[in-house]
Amino acid sequence: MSSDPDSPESADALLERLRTEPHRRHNPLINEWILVSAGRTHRPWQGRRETAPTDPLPTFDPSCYLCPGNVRANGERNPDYAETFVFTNDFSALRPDTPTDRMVDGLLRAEGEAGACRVLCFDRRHDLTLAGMPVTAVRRVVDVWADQTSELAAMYPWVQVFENRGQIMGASNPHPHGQIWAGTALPREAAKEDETQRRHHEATGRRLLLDYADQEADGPRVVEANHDWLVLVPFWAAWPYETLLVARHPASRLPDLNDGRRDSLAAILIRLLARYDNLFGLSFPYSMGWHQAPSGGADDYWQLHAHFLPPLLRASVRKFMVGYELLAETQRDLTAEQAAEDLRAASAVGVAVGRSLDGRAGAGEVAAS
Ligand code: H2U
Ligand code: ZN
Repeated sequence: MSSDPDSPESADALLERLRTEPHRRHNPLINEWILVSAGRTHRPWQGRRETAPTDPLPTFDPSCYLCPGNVRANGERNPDYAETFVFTNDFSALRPDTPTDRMVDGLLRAEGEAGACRVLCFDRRHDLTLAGMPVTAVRRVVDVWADQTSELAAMYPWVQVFENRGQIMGASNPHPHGQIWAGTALPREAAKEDETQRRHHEATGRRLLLDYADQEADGPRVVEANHDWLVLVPFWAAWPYETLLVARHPASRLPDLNDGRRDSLAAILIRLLARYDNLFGLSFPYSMGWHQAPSGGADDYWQLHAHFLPPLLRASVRKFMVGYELLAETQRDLTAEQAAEDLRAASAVGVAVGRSLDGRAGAGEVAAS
C-alpha cells in the first residue's frame, strides 16, 4: 500500500492488497483516518434475511402529529396540507432570540447560539417514504429543501437539512419527514469540511469533491450515476453502507440547482433509497443530510453533497460506534468496494415489503469493534 513515488503501485494492485490487509484510509473531506480490518470476517454472506411481516401503515393516522389536520404535541393544529408542510419545531434546540455573547473563565468557554429548527413533512400520506414517492413528489421535496435553505441562509451562516429515518436512528414517527436546523456558528463537521475544501481550492484552484468525483467515476465504489450526480461508497466510508451523493458540476448550495438538476436529483435519490430498501428487504434506517456552503462569504470552494449514514451491516446486525471507534478511531470490516458491490446488486426499482429493524435492535447479532 504505497504512495511512495519510488515504488508506485497500480490502482488495481493497490486495491487487491487493500482487500485483504488491515490498513488505514484517509478521509480528505474531514482530514481524518479510519481503520479498515479487511479480511477480519471473511464475510460469510447469509443472503437476504427476511424481517417479520408487519401490518402496512395507514395512509392517514389519526394519532400522528404530522398528518394533515391533526393536533401536534403543543396543541397546535396542522393545516389540511396537500403536499409538503413546514413548521417550526415545537421543541426547537435553537431559538432565534438567543443572545450570542461569549463567556470565558480560564479554560471554560461558552457562547450563546441563536438559530431555528423546522420540521418538514415530505408528503401528506403517512405511509410513504422518499423511495416510494413519485419522482414529481420527491422533486417537490428538493424544492422545499432549496427554498428553506435560501430563507434560512439569509439569516444564519449554517443551514443543516437532514432526515432521520427509522426508530433505530431516533426518528420519532414513520410519517415521511425531515428537519432543518440553522445556526450562527459552524458546527464541528461543517468546520472540518470548510477547512479541507478551502485548502484544496487554494492549492489547486479546484473543488475537492469535484476532483474526487472525477477520480471515482466508473470506478469500483460507484453505486449510481447520472449526468448531474454521482453516488458512491466513499473510499473512506465509516458506516458499512455509507454513501456520498455529490453534484458533478460546480454547485455550492441546493438553491444553485436548475430545474434539470433538481429533476435528476429526485430521480437518483429514489434509485439510491430503493437500493437501500432492497439490500436486506426492509425499510433501511439512516441519517442523511446535505452539506452546503456556509452563507455570507465566498462559496466557490465548496461542493454541494449529501451524506447517507445507515447503521446496518446486515438485516439484523447493526454497527455500533463503540470501544475502539470512540477511543481511538473509526474501524470497519466490510470494505467500501464490497459495500458498493452489494448496493449495485440490489434492485434500484421498487421498494421493500418488510418494515424495519425497529423494535428488533439488540435482539440480533451485534457488530462492534
Ligand atoms: P425526528 O423524527 O427526526 O426526531 O423529527 C421529529 C421532530 O418533530 C422532533 O424534533 C418535533 C420533534 O421535536 N415535533 C414537533 O415539533 N411537534 C410535535 O408535535 C411532535 C414532534
Ligand atoms: Zn402521519
